[in-house]
Amino acid sequence: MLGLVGLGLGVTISVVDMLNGRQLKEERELRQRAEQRAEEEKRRAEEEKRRAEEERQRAEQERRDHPAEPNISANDIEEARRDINYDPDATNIAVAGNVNSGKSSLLNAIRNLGKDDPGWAPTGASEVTAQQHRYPDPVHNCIWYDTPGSGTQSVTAFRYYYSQRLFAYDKVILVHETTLTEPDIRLLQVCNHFKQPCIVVRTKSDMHIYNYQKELEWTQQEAREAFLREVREDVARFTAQAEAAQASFAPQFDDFVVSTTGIRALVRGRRSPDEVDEIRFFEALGLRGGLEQGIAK
Ligand SMILES: Nc1nc2c(ncn2[C@@H]2O[C@H](COP(=O)(O)OP(=O)(O)O)[C@@H](O)[C@H]2O)c(=O)[nH]1
Ligand SMILES: [Mg+2]
Repeated sequence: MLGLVGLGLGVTISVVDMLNGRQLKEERELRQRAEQRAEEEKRRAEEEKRRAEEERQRAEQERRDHPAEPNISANDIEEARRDINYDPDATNIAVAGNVNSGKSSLLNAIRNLGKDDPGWAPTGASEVTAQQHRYPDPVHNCIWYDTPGSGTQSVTAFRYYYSQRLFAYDKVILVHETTLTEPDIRLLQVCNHFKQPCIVVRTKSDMHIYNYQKELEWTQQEAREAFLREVREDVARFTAQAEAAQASFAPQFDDFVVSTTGIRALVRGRRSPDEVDEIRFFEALGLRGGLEQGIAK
């Protein structure tokens, strides 16, 4: 009897233990689930915070790039013009674009200067313009300002526009070599925003045509046609993309295709087989003196 009681007690104890054990397990599971939920909640909150911060930065960037009210005063322009030694009797043109795109070479060609001539703008990979250089061009009644490449600076196009004080110039030319890069596009947008005339020029056409000729074993004519077709397609694609993205700025620009050989020939009164858009480029810049001189013969 005692044994049975004992057994009964033992069973009772072990049932209680079992119930307690189950309860403990359930409690543990509940706790774990609660911890997991808290962990997830924390992760979600952090993710939300990160996203909000990204959005804030993006909005700030947007505001900087496209300010509602451009705060460039007449005084800013006057001061900047004094600093750059702006010539009111000439056309003052800033030359922007990535390093190595051919800015300095273009200025030498337009001014018909050789390496040993005074005023020659240093060119080549090691010749990175760290500061602005001013090159008077009496033949075309222009002052050229070779600027450090926008692509090398870790600044937004808007800051670049401000830091280079592009608003001080009569015109900006944007030099590029292949398809427009992100900094190029941003600069175009900023110029457009400030209604600053910006002329886009694609240099080194002779080199690209020559490369096509060599690589694909084409004639000069075939290579030239293929290159020009690709350039036109590139501009059309770029415009279509901007329109599809409903960008506030649908770029309307001519991408003048030139080479230094084409330009040099023109300013020397000759026509080059490399010539593409050099004459139209000169017209867009208003370089009539040089143009008349160039195409007269
Ligand atoms: N074939 C060819 N080479 C060019 C032309 N323009 C520039 N280059 C070369 O491209 C390199 C970079 O040119 P540079 O004027 O120094 O570029 P920048 O950094 O924009 O001033 C140099 O080696 C130039 O000789 C061009 O129209 N045709
Ligand atoms: Mg240069």
